[in-house]
Parts: sequence; structure tokens; C-alpha cells
Amino acid sequence: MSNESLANLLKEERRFAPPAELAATANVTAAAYAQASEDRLAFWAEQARRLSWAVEPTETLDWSNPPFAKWFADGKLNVAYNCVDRHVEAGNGDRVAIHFEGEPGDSRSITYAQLKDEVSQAANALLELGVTKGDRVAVYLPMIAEAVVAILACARIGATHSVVFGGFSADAVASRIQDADAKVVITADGGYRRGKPTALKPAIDEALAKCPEVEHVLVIRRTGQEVSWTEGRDVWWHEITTRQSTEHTPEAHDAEHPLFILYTSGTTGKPKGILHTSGGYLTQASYTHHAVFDLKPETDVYWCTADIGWVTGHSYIVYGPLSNGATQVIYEGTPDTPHQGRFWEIVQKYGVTILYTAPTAIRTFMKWGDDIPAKFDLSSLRVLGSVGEPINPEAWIWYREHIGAGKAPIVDTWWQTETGAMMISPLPGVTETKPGSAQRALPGIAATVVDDEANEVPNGSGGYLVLTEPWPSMLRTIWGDDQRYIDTYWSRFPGRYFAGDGAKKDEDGDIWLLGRVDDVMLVSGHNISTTEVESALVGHPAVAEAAVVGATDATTGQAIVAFVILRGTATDSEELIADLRNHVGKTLGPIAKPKQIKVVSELPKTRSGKIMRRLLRDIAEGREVGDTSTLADSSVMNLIQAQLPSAR
Ligand code: 6R9
Repeated sequence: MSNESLANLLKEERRFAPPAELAATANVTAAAYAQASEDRLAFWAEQARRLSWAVEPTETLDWSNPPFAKWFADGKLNVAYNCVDRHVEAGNGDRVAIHFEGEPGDSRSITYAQLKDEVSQAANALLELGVTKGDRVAVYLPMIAEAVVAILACARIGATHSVVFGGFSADAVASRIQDADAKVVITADGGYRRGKPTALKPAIDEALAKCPEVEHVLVIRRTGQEVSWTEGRDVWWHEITTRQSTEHTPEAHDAEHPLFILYTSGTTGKPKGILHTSGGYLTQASYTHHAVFDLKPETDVYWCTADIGWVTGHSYIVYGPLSNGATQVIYEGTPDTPHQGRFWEIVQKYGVTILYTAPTAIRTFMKWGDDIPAKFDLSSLRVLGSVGEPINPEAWIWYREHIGAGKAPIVDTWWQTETGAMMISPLPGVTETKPGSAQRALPGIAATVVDDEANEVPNGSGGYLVLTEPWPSMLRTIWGDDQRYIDTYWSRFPGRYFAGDGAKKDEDGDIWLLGRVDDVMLVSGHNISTTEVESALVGHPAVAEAAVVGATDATTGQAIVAFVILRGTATDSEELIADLRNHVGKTLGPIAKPKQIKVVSELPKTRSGKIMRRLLRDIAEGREVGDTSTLADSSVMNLIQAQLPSAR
């Protein structure tokens, strides 16, 4: 990448001050930045004290063997105790922990006292099956409350969980079970998606043909569908858990005890098992959830729409909210079942005050139309979060206007599976927000943008996002492959963590994420970010979603090819395409005008909603489409190809 680097094209001037009322009562104020910059380690030691430790740590960070960090290493705690028991002991056992909303409309509310009983029974069941501290347990479940119970039961007994997203294929599950060497698998007969039961157990049965080390499969009954049964191996969850005692004394584990492995696919190579440990991880997941959402556990109703199989589900459905004693909603299904207002109906039903979702969902809601959320009472919402991809400024504005009544602050949270918890985000009671920018490293976090030679870029320039100091919830390694950990994250810029994302600093020094550096386009010697061109397209009233790639071009090196989904009201025509190209030219400059614009009805996305540009590049360059195994819907590529008879 050249030094002029990722073109700094987009000019976004809109600013939104925090609501005065929120600022006046915010959990965290601007003082936190000052305190953390004065003494970063003392700041994190103080945040660690928000947790209950069986043995208080005296040491904060051991960085004597970088990049292998130890946080709070001489402390001991039980993570599940922190997420459940301590709230019951503090007199809050009657508070609802989870409002579960099934897709077919069934619902169940679970208090902290009930959660404590269920987690204890599940922990005792795992012990009965021979699971002991340090064993790995694979979890392959739909979005049901038992997923939280299963995860916490593992944490409680010190078994390391490896959650595999319920949409992954048998092969993907098998390779993850093998890599982690899991002894037990927790799954369900199936779950409800798009109005019908979807089977899960058959994928496990198929995967386990290749995983002879797995001793038991615990099966939760959710849909009641037929399952094939392997005697001696398979055990019904309800049968084994209900006969267990509701008492289980949590043992204190070392702060660095492995809590979970979570696989990230990456673009190439075998999936990386990202390892997270206990004390540092929980400290940062808990603190960021408290600070960034301004959570008031007595009055807020929090809802994170992510799947438990994604890191957002781990940190912001399980560990962050429950460690803070939150009341939260868990929804099993899709946003359009049985109707496109389902999310807003849920917000209204439970009086959700804090909503955390992804740009892909927001763009979908924009496409469905403003009239749908307008039918529901969303006045309870007071903080809105975004995660997973850069949020296009127009989607940000739509979210604020149509969901947040033009008042609720938006926190655009940048982080990764590897970072374990949020790293860059506004604080809702402090930050004057800018549509499309994650803005500033959170208190205690050190991030910057560097050029090819690892020099920090000045304000107003772009480059690579790096993290310059270790942080409590950082990954500790790649499971079983320390060298790959060093090579992937710590070698591009020695001494700094390379996140793989492009970013720019604006004139105020605020950070704007520009997408994965693998996706950056090089057009006539200029680096152009996919995010900026996509945001320009989404800024046109006819466009709901856009994905942009650089395709090899004889004259310009790469040419910009855009795939767009139109809003319901617009129709594909030569004039519209010309108008879109001009619109990008006017917004970003002539260099960023797409050479081709293709109208499609779907875009290829991962199960967590990220656009897979690699597959679109294959189409744009006329190649056979590569590995589609991590797509949410593998038929999408065929659909897109069928919609593209010729290039424009
Ligand atoms: C939490 C999560 C990590 C990658 C990350 C970046 C993208 C996530 C973002 C964002 C811009 C944000 N990303 N949040 N980009 N703004 N607020 O998504 O983890 O699945 O590991 O993905 O997602 O590219 O590097 P993970």
C-alpha cells in the first residue's frame, strides 16, 4: 500500500451531541479517559475489582514474554459465579436474567435464581458424564436460553467451551471438534428458523463419524423432531439435568485458565481457534458492557441480536451482560418471521432500552421500509449499538431517526473475535458522535493508524489499524499454534497488534474503519476503500445495500465493480446506473466511480452478516466461485450469477 494510503475521500460533517439527561447520569464520564491515560494498568486493576475474586490479583499485567500476555495472573475467580450466583447473593435473585422469545412465539422468563439452579444442574450433569476441568466441550445450538446455561456450566467447572455456529456444516463442525479435541458435544434436536424447525442433530451425527474421541452428546429437546440415537453416547439434556442437584459449589480457577476457544474463518487457510482466558476477558467484557451501553441493571432491558456462535454472542449475550446483572432478551429466529416487524414487536413487548445489532440488519430494515418500525412503540429505546462491519453513514442516520426517534445515541463498536471485547467506540454520555465513525479507543485501550513503515499517520490520513498496548481481553494464542499467533498478528508491525483492517484518522484524530485490508482496491495507483465507495452508493436514495470489489483491469490495475441492491421503490435502468456512477463521482471524486454496477437481489454474507467480497471478486473476474462453506445461504451465489447475464 502506498504512503498516500487508503484514500481519505468521504467527508461527513454531521455531529450529534449526547442527550443531556444521559450525560448527567452516565456510568462513565470523560474522566475515565484521563484516569486511564495517567495509569493504564491501575485503571484496569480497578475495573477488575468490579468482579468478585476468590483470590484478589496483586499483579495486573505480565508482558515479560510478548506477545504472550498474562493478566491478573495470581488472581482466582469463577466466571459463572460472577455471572450468576453473586447477583442472587446480593438479593437480586428475583430479577429476570433472560426473557427468551422463541420464533414460533413461545416465551419464557428466567430469573437469576432460576439460572443459578439450571447452571448448577448442568454443571453437575457434565461432571457425571466425566467432564473435568481443562476438558473441551463443543456447543452446537440454536439461539435458546439453554445455550447460555450450557456455556456457563462449562465455565463453572473449568471446561473450555468451543461454540460452533449452528448453521455450520457437518464438515466444519468435525474439523473444529478435532482441532479442539472436544470430549463432549452439546446440541439440540433442532431450532426454529424462518417459520419451520431446522434439524441440528444430523450434522453432529455425521461429524462424529470423523471424531471418535467424543464420548457423549448431550441433546436438548427444542423442536421435538425425530432424531437418530446412538445408545451409550447420546444423552437427553432434560433427563440428565433434571435429576441433578441444584447445588454446585463453584471452584475458583486461575485468571489465565482457558475459558473458551472460538474459531474464526479468516479468508484462507484452516480456521484459527482463538483462545480466551478468564479474568482479563471477563474484566473487559464486563467493563465495556457497563461503559458503552451505560447499563443500569435495575431498569434497563438489553437486547443483543447476535447469534451465540459469534464472538458478539459470547461477550455481549453471555459474559458482559450477565456479569453486570442485566435483564436481557434472547430471540431465537429471523427478523422477518412471521412478519418484517418482528424485531420492533419484541422491543415493544419487553420495553427494550438498549439494542445492539449489525449494519447488515439495519440496511435490511431500511430496504423493507420506514413504515414497518413506525407501527410499533419504540420509545423505550435509549442507546443503540452497531457491530460487525463499518456502518454506512446513511444507515447510521436511518437507525437514529427511525429506531432511535432522533434521540438515542449510537455506539459504533469496533472489535474482533481476537480482541474479545470492544476496543474502539463512542461513550454514549460523553462522545459527540459522527455517523460512520467508531471514533476513539475506549479508556485503557491504545489504538492508532500507521503507514507501511509502521509510522503513525497524521490526522487526515489513512493506513492500517494497530493496537499498541496489550489489553485484558486479548486472545492469548491460536489454539495449538503459537507460531501462527505470532505470524498472523504480531509480525507485520513488530511490537504491535495488526488487526487486518484499514482505517483513517480524521482532522480531530477520530478513527474511521475502512474495511479489511485484503479488500482494499488499487485503482490507477490509488488505494480506495471498499467501505467508502459502498457508503457513497448507500447514500443514494435508490440503493439499500452495496458491495464493492476491485477486479483486475488492463489499464487501471484494478477497476471498481459494484453490486447493489435497490430499495423497494427503485427500478433498474440505464439512467439509474449512470446516475449512481455520477453520484459516487460527486461524493468521492471521479477516481472512485465504479466501472461497472450490477443490480442484484442478494449479497453473499457470512452467518454474522459480513459481506464476502472475495466471492464477488471471483464473479467480477470471471472465475469459478471459491469456497462458500461459511456463507449464511449457499444458494445466494447461484442467484447472483443468474441475475447477471452481462456486464454493463
Ligand atoms: C465483533 C466482530 C471482526 C472484523 C473486524 C472488522 C469488522 C467489526 C466493526 C467492524 C468497522 C465496526 N468490524 N466491528 N468494522 N466498524 N464497528 O465482528 O468480530 O467476527 O471477529 O470480525 O469485523 O473488519 O476486523 P469478528
